[in-house]
Parts: sequence; C-alpha cells; structure tokens
Amino acid sequence: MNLQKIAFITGVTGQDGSYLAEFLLKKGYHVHGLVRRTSTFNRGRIEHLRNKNPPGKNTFELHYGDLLDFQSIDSLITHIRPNEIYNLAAQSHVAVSFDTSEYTSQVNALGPLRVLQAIVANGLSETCRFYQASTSEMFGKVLETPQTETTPFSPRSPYAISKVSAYWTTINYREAFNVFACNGIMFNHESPRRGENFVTRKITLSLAKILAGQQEKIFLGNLDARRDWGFAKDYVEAMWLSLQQPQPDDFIFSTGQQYSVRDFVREAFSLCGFDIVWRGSGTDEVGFDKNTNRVLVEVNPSFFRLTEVDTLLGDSSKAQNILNWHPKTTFKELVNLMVESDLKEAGLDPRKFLKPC
Ligand code: NAP
Ligand code: G4F
Repeated sequence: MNLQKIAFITGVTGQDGSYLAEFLLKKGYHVHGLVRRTSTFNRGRIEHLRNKNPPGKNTFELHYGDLLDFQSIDSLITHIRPNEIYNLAAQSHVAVSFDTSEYTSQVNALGPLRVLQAIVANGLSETCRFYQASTSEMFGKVLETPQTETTPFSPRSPYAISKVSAYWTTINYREAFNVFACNGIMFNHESPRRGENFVTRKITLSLAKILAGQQEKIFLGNLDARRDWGFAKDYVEAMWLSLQQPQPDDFIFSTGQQYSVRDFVREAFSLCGFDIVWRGSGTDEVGFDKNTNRVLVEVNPSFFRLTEVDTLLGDSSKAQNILNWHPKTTFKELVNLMVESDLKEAGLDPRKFLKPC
C-alpha cells in the first residue's frame, strides 16, 4: 500500500506556493501543482524543484489548469485524488483589484468554490483536506486591535471582499458538506520571492538598483501604512499545520509586530549605509540621505489606494497555543535577507554593501 501523502497546490508558481512545495517535498509528499498558461515564463520560483527524479518517479508534477475553469480543476482532482489541497492561487494584488474587480472576484471568490465543489463531486469529502489562503485584508478598516479570529471583517477593496466570500465558502463547505476545510488568515509575509510590485520587494529591489546605478530614486504611495510583516517561509509551515489537526478550524498567522512603510524604507536603506530622513509633507514629502543630502524617496499619488487599509496587527495566540506555530524571523532579519538577495539580483556583492550590524 502506498502511504505517501499527495498534495495539490494551486498558486504553486507564486511566492507562497513555491515555499510550500519545497516544504512538502522535504516532508516526503508527492506534490502536484496547478500552473496556468502564460505568454511569459512563470516558473522561475519552482524551477529548482523540477526533474530531480527520473521520469515516472517524479514527486513534483505540474498540470495546466485555471481556477476560472471548473472542468480543469475537476478533472485534475479526479486524476490526482489528493489528500490535501492548498488553495493559494489568487489575483493577490490589492491595488490591481480596483481595476479588475470582476476578474478578482471570479478567481478569488469563485475559484475556491470551484475547488470545493470538485472535492465533493469526486466523493473526496472524507479523505481530502482543504486549506484556503485567507487574509488580514479582510479586517480592512479595523474594528479592533490587535485582530484575532473573532474580530469582525470590514473589507476595503474588491480583493478583500472576494476573500471574505471565499472565507465563508470554506466554512460553509465544512459545515454543510463535512469537508475538512480551514482558513489560514495570514498577515503580510514577504521574501526574496515576493512579487516586485508589493511594497517591501519594491523597496529592496529599488535600493539595490540605486546602488548599482540603474535607478535614481524610488517612488512610493502611502508611507504611513502599517503592516504586520513576517517571512513567507515561516508561514507555509502554518498552512501545513492547519491541515494536520484532529478538527478543522480557522487560525490567524501573524508576528504581532507592526511597522510602517516608512520604517521599512529606513531599515532597508540603513543596512547599506544610508541615513534616510524625511522632509515636507503629503505628496511633497521626500526621503533623503542625511549624509549626502541626496533625495532617494519621493511620493507618487498614483500609488495611493481609493480606500486604504491604514493599519494591520495580528494576534496569533490561538495558532501558537493549538498548533505550536511561532514566527521565527524578526522584522530586521526579514529586511536583511531581502536586501541581501536583491543586491545579488542587481549583480552586486552584498559583502561590499551591507554594513555589519
Ligand atoms: P502570488 O505570489 O501573487 O501568487 C499567486 C499565485 O496564483 C501564482 O502562482 C499565480 O500564477 C496564481 N494564479 C493567479 N490567478 C490564477 C488563476 N486564475 N488560476 C490559477 N492560478 C492563478 O501570491 P502569494 O503572495 O504567494 O499569496 C498566496 C495566496 O495567499 C494568495 O491567495 C494571496 O491572496 C494569499 N495571501 C497572501 C499574503 C501575503 O502577504 N503574501 C497574505 C495573506 C493572504 P502565475 O504565476 O501564473 O501568476
Ligand atoms: O505591499 P502591498 O501592496 O501589500 P498589501 O496591500 O498589504 O497586500 C498584501 O498583503 C495582504 C495581507 O494583508 C495579502 F492578502 C495581499 O495578497 C498582499 O499580499 O501594500 C502594503 C502597503 C499598502 O498600505 C500600500 O498602500 O504599502 C502601501 N504602499 C505604499 N507605497 C505601497 C506603495 N504598496 C505598493 N504595492 N506599492 C507602493 O509603491
């Protein structure tokens, strides 16, 4: 009898999917990933996981499909018959969701519904566990701080609204169809694999390009937004732990520490010897290096959001107590590892640019 567990990851080409695939492969899982057809190469984050084994013995397999296409999801689940499904696929950019609200809802709200429908239609309710990538964005205009599993939602974007729908769909399939379905309500988590248009990666990549002489300065939106930023690699363990429990449940995953975009800029630039101070206000505010007077940060209102989430701070006590999950990486360590990676990406030797702490 084959006791190897089978996992199916949607969003495997994304930041979290790539770390989760690594994590599950190390645990001995047979991992199947959903990839969608794109005109440019979208497998850079998982390329290193491919073809380690001879044909027929590969424990990491990719399949074409799309969360927008029920037939593709249904037939893959029929074929793979997974023990665990991690639904990480999403249109995950909050700002972009204002421009593509219907599409965002189709992928993020109806996508998980299609996966859950396929689990039930294939008779896998008893044998296949389901993880939904829920988000702190659902707390939006926060109604209490810190946010816990009982804090009411107050979504402020089409993205957040779509994720609230998926959150309740997950709970409904747990209650109505007895699927072992869990929500992981994750606060922001970042890494060197973070998409380049999320603020943390934008900052670290721009810093590296400035040092490499490829960019003059960085243009940002709301510098005062505050987030609870963790390291993505710590968070994929939480996804797995959620599905290893005796009963399905929903959990917050966060660090419990909060910093502003401004703090992130200062921390990243200080690692490379800059001392960023701020001058002016509103859209005229600039960040300049105190040592050289050079302006390195400017505000561009095109990066402001129609409705902003000003502050997010999570309390992950429930996950710490029940799952024994603890974030391992501090804010300073996270910024450091992202800056180091992007210096390399820009062709620079981190030893020459990173100041010793
Ligand atoms: P990401 O890097 O943007 O990855 C998203 C993944 O979804 C990519 O693999 C993408 O494929 C895939 N995808 C998008 N649309 C799809 C579709 N229609 N059909 C199939 N696949 C599709 O996101 P992430 O940061 O890893 O986040 C993973 C999940 O966690 C997302 O659901 C996100 O909303 C949620 N989340 C993230 C955070 C965070 O801070 N990172 C926090 C809370 C929740 P391509 O590579 O082809 O684009
Ligand atoms: O990095 P962000 O785009 O992430 P955001 O909006 O918090 O969403 C991320 O985290 C969510 C979890 O809470 C996930 F569900 C979601 O999928 C995604 O991974 O923006 C962070 C903050 C915002 O307040 C934004 O207004 O940074 C502010 N910001 C300031 N300047 C900027 C910029 N954001 C971006 N992307 N680009 C800027 O230039």
